[in-house]
Amino acid sequence: MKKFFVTTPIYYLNGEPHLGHYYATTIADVLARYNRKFGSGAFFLTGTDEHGQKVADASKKDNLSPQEYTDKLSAIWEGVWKDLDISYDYFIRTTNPTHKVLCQVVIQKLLETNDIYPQEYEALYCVGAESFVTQSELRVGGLCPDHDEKPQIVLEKNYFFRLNKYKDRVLQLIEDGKINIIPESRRNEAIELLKNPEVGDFSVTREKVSWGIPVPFDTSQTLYVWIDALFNYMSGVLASQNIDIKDLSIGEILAKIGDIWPPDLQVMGKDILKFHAVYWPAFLLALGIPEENLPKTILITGFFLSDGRKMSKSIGNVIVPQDIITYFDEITDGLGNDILRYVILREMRIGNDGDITKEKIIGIYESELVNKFGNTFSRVIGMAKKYDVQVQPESSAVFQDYHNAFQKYDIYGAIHSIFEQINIIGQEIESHKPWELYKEGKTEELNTLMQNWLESLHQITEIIEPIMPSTANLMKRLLAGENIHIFPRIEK
Ligand code: ME8
Repeated sequence: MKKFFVTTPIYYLNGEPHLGHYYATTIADVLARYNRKFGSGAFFLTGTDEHGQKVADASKKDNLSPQEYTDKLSAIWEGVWKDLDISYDYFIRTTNPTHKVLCQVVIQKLLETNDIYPQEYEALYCVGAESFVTQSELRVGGLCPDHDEKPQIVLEKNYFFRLNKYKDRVLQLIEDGKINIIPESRRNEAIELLKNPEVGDFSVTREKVSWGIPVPFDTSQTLYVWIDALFNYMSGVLASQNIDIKDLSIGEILAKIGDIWPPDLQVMGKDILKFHAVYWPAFLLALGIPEENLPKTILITGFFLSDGRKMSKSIGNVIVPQDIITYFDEITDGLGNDILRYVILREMRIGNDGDITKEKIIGIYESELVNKFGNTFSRVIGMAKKYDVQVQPESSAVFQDYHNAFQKYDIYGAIHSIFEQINIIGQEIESHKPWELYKEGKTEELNTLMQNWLESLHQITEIIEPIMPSTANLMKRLLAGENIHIFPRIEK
């Protein structure tokens, strides 16, 4: 049976992970965990984007060769994801030999099918975005819209990809929902891009960037970092299974990864919509990949802002997840990571930008996790002990709203459905007043109520696991009678 294949963007190695990267990676992690627990299994791919001018420039600042620099930095990134319990199945680096071979197979094939052609041209290039920009996209002062940099003027011979040949087919696939883009506003943006005559053939090789994958048929060229990067989603699967692709055709390559390919869900920020919704499917179509084997859903997140601007390594206005996690780890029994996961998933509706501060996170922790979640849990378990209610509830979780939300990749909706259940228990405790039933000796009624509430808590423990795995473990221990506190108040 095909596994649920979920990807994150592969991150540039010019810094360490910040909240923005943590966000996309956490969404992918939740979906992978959900599908392992309730679906047909998952293959979760993440990794690092190691070629191109931006990484080469960063390595110079560190006085290292690009290879030494990427070895050092990719180990840091992988280490952070491990520390943060990100359950990826494979970590792909674009300096991986399988990846290089695949990219060379791809560019060779595009040449053979006449989908690329050489051309001299002059354009503006922003190294921060690793992207060509047009005059009309620039901010005041001639700066790139997302980076505080003036684009370079590039004059070179490159190979251009015939995007124009594939735009109508990609448009049709998006309009028919065969490539699904969430949220709707981003789907509309992709449609506009595909209808825009300015979005046309584009350069897929570079002449003056030496830190890149060599183009096999033209030694003056390396691959443009974006075509290189996008194919990580295929090479990652191949490398994870140690598949040797030398001398294989694209069809033969795909046949080897049929239990994983195509990606079911690709998570990314809104800055890279064009590459994934326009270029990526067009490349795959040009390689002759059938429509049913194209990526299924693209989920586009908004940005974490800091002082009203995109939190960004290039700008330097970042918050790193570890700072917040350490703070909450000290207050709770090691639940810092879960608390941050909860807050960002519940605070940032998919697609919207959000400004997250430590104060805001503390506020949400206190009002929701301490006052509602932890409090309801402690009350029910406290009463079960005090009134000596002996129940061994079976967990027969249904929670249709929760599963419906996951089918739509709506993690916020899934969290909402869990809290509805918590609220119901809280309201029932207030209206049934179990302490009075106990005093009045109404044991049967008390037992039935306690049985229902404990069953609900068992079920919540199961369904919260993909979202807050450490919390789920603690809840299991709590339900088994251990004397521990789940979300304590912050001492002022
Ligand atoms: O673009 N808020 O890498 P990258 C939310 N290598 N998400 C953010 C964010 C923010 N402030 N900043 C970054 C690249 N992200 C390419 C991708 S994929 C084939 C190649 C997230 O390191 C967001 O998901 O600049 C963005 O798309 C991703 O980090 C990659 O950023």
